[in-house]
Amino acid sequence: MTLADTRTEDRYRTRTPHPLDPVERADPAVWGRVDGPLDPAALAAHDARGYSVFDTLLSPGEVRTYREELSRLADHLRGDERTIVEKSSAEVRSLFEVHKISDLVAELVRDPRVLDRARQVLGSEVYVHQSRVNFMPGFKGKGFYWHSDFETWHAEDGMPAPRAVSMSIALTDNYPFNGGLMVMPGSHRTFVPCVGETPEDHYRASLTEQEIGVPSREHITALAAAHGVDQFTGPAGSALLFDSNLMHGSGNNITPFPRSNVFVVFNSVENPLVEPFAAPAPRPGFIAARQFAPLTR
Ligand code: 6CS
Ligand code: FE
Repeated sequence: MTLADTRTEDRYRTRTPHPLDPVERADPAVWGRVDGPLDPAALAAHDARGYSVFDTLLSPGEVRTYREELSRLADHLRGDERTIVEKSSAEVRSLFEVHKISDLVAELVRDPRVLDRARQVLGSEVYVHQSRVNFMPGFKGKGFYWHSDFETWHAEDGMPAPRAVSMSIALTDNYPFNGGLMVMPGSHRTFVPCVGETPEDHYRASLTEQEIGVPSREHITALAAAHGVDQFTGPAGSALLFDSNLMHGSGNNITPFPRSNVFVVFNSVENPLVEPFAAPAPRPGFIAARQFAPLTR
C-alpha cells in the first residue's frame, strides 16, 4: 500500500501562526470489533484513561537479550541517520526503525502479546508506523517535554486520525526518579493545537529537543488540572500501551540508572498516511513508514 492519494479533511488543525482552542477528539479511543487478550473491563479502562499497563509482558531473560542487542546495535550504528544523539553529549538518545534493524524486534512486533493488544484496541489489522529505542542513559539522558505524539504524526507525517497506539516496553527498570514516562490520564480525548509553523527537516531538531509542536503552558496547566499526572514505573519487561494522542513527557535522568524503553507504534491499516497536514514535506520512512503490509503473526 502506498501514500493515500486523496487529501482528507483536516479535523485536527495545528501548527498555526496564532493559538487555536483545544478540540474534543472526533474519533473513538477503542475501536473494538476485534477480539483480543483484553477483557471488557480492561478495554473500558483503556478507553477512559488512554493507556494500559502490563506488569510482566516480557520475562527478564527476554528483556536482557533485547537490551544487550539494542545497545550493541546503537553503538554499531553511530553516525547512521537512524541514530539520534543527545544534544549535550555523545550519548545515544534514540535508535529508530529497530524492527527492521533487529531480528529480535522484528519478531517482537508480531508477538501475540504485543500485536493482539494493538489490533484489539485499534479494531483492525495494523502495521508499524514507527519503532525506536529511547535509551535515556544514566546521568545524561535528557527528557522529552510534554507533547502528543499524534500532533506530530498528524502535522508532519500526514496521519489522518489518532487511530494508532504505542507499546512501550521497559528494557531497564523504570523508576520514578530515572526519567519515567509521565502521562495525563484521559488527556487523549482532547486534541491540543500547537502554535508555530513546522520548519523544513524539523525532525533533526525535534527528535533531540522538541520546541515546535509542543502545547502552550496554558493548555498543559488546564490538562493537568483536569486529569492529573500518572507515571509509568515498573521492572524491566513491564509495558505501557498508550493512545497516540495521550499527553506525555519525561524528566531528565541524573541517576546512574538508564531508563531504556523500546517503543513500537502501531497504526490501523484503515488510517494510512496522506500528505502532511502542517509541514513542508513528509518525514523519512525510518520515522514514519509509508510502504507497509498488515502485520501477520
Ligand atoms: O516525532 C516523533 O515521531 C517522536 N517524537 C516524540 C517526542 N515522541 C514520539 C516520537 O518518537
Ligand atoms: Fe512521544
